[in-house]
Amino acid sequence: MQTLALFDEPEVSREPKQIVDGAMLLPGFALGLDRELITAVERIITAAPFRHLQTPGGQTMSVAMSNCGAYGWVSDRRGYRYEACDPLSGQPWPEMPASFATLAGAAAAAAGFDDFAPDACLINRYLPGAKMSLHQDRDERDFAEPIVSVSLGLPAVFQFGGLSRKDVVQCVPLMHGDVVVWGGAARLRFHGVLTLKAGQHALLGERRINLTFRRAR
Ligand code: MD3
Ligand code: FE
Repeated sequence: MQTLALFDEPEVSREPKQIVDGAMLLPGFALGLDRELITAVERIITAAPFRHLQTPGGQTMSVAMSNCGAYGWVSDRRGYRYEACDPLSGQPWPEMPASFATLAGAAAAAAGFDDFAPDACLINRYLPGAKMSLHQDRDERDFAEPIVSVSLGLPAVFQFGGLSRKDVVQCVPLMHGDVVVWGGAARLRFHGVLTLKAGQHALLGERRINLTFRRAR
């Protein structure tokens, strides 16, 4: 009797997968740490609550955001930038938990980026109906530094384009526990997240949380 290889594989492969040149998907890389990450996010948002930022164009973003670490990403009518203090409280952003920095460093190393030391962690909260339009991340000082993203909660469809907004986009599903490292040639590609569909996640309920680790300065 022949054994089908299919039955020996986990349901979702844990093998690192290159999405495009410079972008490595590490499926389930954060799964062992998921509860700890969620508890830490809950603590961070008691000090720096999720808020819907204004774009420079005057739109209110559907994704709610907070930050931890030495710098936090903010947007208002004056533009996009990193700030050392939360504009809501005037206080420094909550410290980045050691578990966050360790996870981000390990993921970056697994994708070939040694010594990644994030000084900013943007925390995005998606409720059903929230989306993130195509954009580039270009408010950081050094584009040679990668960005590490961690997805938690409901699955989302991530869109990945080229260096021009009009370039065709590729769609990649991002699941709870997935980590992606974006560096090199992928670092300045346009990307976005399609409108989150309703659903229930065992740990996070009707939400998706995304952590993006950055070297801002
Ligand atoms: C590719 N966040 O916060 S994470 C963002 O799921 C952002 O909340 C999305 O885009 C989210 O800026 C996507 C994946 C991601 C993050 C940063 C990137 C992909 C990236 C920077 C450069 C290229
Ligand atoms: Fe982005």
